[in-house]
Amino acid sequence: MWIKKVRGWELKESAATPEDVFRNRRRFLAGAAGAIIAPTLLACEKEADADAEVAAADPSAGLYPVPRNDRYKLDRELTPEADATSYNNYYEFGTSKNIVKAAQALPIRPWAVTIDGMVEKPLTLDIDDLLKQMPLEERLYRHRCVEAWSMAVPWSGFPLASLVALAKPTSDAKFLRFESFMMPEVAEGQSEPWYPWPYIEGVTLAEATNDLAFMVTGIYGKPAPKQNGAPLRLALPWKYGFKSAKGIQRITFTDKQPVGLWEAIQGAEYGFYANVNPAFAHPRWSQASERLLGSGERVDTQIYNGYGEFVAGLYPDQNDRRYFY
Ligand SMILES: Nc1nc2c(c(=O)[nH]1)N[C@H]1C(S)=C(S)[C@@H](COP(=O)(O)O)O[C@H]1N2
Ligand SMILES: [Mo]
Repeated sequence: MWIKKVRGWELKESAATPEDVFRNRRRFLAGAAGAIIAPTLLACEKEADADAEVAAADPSAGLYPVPRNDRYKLDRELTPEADATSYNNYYEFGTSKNIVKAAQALPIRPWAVTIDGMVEKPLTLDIDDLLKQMPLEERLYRHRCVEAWSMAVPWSGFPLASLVALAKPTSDAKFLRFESFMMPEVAEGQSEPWYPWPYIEGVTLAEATNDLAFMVTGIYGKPAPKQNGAPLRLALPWKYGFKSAKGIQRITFTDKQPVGLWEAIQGAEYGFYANVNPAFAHPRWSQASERLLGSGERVDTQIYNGYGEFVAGLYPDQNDRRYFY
């Protein structure tokens, strides 16, 4: 993400690294490493080791794949898995798109999720207990980053409305505040004093109970990898991508509108609602079109990222900029 005053700490790598350049670099590195290891291990042993490693690291692996909910249709091809899982925004692990390796340091088990604030009874649950209680399904969603790239991916997870029902908010609650992990010892970016860590995001209660609001635990029929926000992230496909917080540990019901990390840094560019709208340019670039991860093709951006039939009723005026940045 670019913010208005370009400071020294933003210059490391452009936010707009073309993913093909970046992927070719990764392929080259992977090939080089493979050539060194290959003679010492049979291919099948390597695969078995990898599977055992995944299962040990992620006890939810056996839950996937989950049934697809066909209500959510795409108007484009799915983004290749290799692109969606290697070109990421995750500032806790650095400001480039190339954070896969750094993100592997995040310990995702045990992982406690706290639900507190204006609820009948605050609770803290282990992620695997939460997964057992929630109705898991797969949805094909578009994702539109505020930087004007986009992807289309099969998320697995559960409706945010199911978590709201579990939480039983009191009648005072008007917003949900999502707080991501704070572990500067493993996440190098969190030692960066310029960002007000931890990552915070928020939605209204009406947005949280909209059918589209989804808590993600998996992608491409498997547990989500760490770089995509494991073990728990949001998918709010009608909003710019920064609203979909990753690595969530705490969900607080409140009567105060939460201030997100990006809003705290540059509120004039990254607002609370951040609904996608091609008619409202970002102060420094157009939002009229987007670049598809994978093919690199440019397509027109749609209001509410194409999800108006679900969410337009939440916002009184589609000409009011307040809802669209
Ligand atoms: N905790 C956390 N969540 C985050 C971010 C981040 O830096 N930290 N980046 C956001 C942005 S700008 C986008 S576009 C998406 C990217 O998700 P992806 O890497 O799975 O594509 O994550 C969002 N969630
Ligand atoms: Mo983004």
